[in-house]
Amino acid sequence: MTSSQATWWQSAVVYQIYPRSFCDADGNGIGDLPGIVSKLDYLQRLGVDVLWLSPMFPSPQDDAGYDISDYTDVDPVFGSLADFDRLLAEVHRRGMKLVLDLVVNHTSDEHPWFQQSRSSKDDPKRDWYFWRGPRPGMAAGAPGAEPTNWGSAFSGSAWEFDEASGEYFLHLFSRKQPDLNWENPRVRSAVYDMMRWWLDRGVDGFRMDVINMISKDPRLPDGAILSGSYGDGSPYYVCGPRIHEFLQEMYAEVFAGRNGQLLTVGEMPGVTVEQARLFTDPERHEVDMVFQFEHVQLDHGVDKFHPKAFRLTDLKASLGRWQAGLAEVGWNSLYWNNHDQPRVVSRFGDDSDRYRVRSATMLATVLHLHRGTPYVYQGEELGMTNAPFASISDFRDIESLNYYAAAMAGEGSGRPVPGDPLEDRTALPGQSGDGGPRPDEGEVLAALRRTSRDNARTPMQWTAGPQAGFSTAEPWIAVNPNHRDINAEAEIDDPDSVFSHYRKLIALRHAHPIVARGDFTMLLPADEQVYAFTRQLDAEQWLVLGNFGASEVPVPLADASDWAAAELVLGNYSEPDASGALSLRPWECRIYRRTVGSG
Ligand code: TEU
Repeated sequence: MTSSQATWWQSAVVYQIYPRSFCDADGNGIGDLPGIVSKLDYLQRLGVDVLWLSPMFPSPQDDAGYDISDYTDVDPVFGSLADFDRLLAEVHRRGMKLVLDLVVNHTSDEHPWFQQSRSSKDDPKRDWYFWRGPRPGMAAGAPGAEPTNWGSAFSGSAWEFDEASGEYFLHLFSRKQPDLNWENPRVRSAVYDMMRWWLDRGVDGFRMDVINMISKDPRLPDGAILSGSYGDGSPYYVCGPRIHEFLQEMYAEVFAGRNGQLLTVGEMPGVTVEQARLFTDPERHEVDMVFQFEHVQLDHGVDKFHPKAFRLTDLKASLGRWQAGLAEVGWNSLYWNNHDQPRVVSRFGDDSDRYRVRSATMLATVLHLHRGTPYVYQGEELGMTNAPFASISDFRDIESLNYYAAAMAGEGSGRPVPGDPLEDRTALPGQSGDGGPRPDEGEVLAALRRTSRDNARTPMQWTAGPQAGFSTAEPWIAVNPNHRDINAEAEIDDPDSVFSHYRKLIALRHAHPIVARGDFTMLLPADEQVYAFTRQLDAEQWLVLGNFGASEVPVPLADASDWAAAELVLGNYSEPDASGALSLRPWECRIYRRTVGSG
């Protein structure tokens, strides 16, 4: 996109709220909408422009609200539609926007659409979901008779047998999340109706859950078996044959001709840069930006529960390629964290007392100075860390609980997230189905502690007091004991806190067009410790540096001495560097500015 086509979200920062874990106003241990209203001043002070709410719709909560049983209401556990309207009005009154989570690859199995669909083979809604008979020549319900060999994201087969009709339905995620059949135009128009209903109510857009999985090859062929007993169906449902057509139709039906500043972001596991360019090319009218997964899978081994060492050079190569790929056409979203990812300071930084603040602020600086729209996940702005889960009873997430059960039974985890490097798959600890070593509970728990989605879902740490000020009751998942040191109350007035640093980064984006729109050039691609890049807009040039380590390190740039004399825009050490040379102290970041001859 050229600078003349700049749109409002290029200089915006989005803040993700996970309602269950944000703030509990009614004292039942679960966060709610009135709780969010009570914290809007805090968010305004941080300076974010847009709030994205994870699902707050009626749901059996099998996958924490990503299994929706009614698209046009609020789950009583979070409040009411009246509470929602008040939240929206209060958000707008503060000059912010509110974006909802659109989960339409699947519904809950308790949604009336599915209840009707499963009621009989002749029901008019039967074809709203993917129903198939058993594998030819096999008895329905017999082991291995599933229509295809696909595994589900949450362990086990992607097919659930329905005794009553003798057929199976497809669920890429939990068995309580049947996949909608987007081939059926009635399904599509029901979804567009619902989206218009929320926009008419005043919401400012949608984050679209696994939206690149809505178009499936209707033949649903078996996938290659790369490990364990399940095939990889992703070639047949990731960016499937009609995905661009569906998104263009959605745009035309829902967004075209609406006044106002709306935001659409598609969550797209397994999306490539080339595809992302098509999805986000403004001329094509699909979505404004996508969440890609490459950089959050670099430390995955054969799957997310079998980690491998993180290499800074891999991160630079990946993010650098995305920056280059969407430089002329399209737009990036930028994120380290969301409700599915472990906490970034524990993952790519150092969450020890000594370096937590430094590394969290360095990571924030590097991310926010890339070209794209940054997303902050609740608590990230405080430098919240992973949680000290001790036993399986401390976990709540279906993915973690199912993985634990499968691993302890000696089975694999089912379908890994598209993009995970399955080819590397060798013998896995915790997978003894083929007579290998017995699963070791300690190892399985260690993997969960490192990667579980629950790390992101512990309650927001507001104060050092009981339940971190999140609730007056015992929360649905335990608060992190480190809330005594890490909490909003302690950080908001501390100029050196992680919170204050995020505030400065957000203000920087609002004040300087170069942050949103400047060209990006990656430097030092082979350096394993220094992250370095420049941004340039007309004659203005910025240098961004981050030290991904606890040792002091020189920055080996040819024009280092020139930069060392340039204006320091922002850093994370208050004491100036006396050396005069361009070197970085432990986990230090710096942003420099200079003027260069343009043209
Ligand atoms: O996630 C999509 C996805 O493929 C992964 O991020 C996955 O859920 C998981 O983290 C694999 O390790 C979206 C939502 O963000 C997630 O919370 C939902 O569980 C999922 O879709 C199903 O709706």
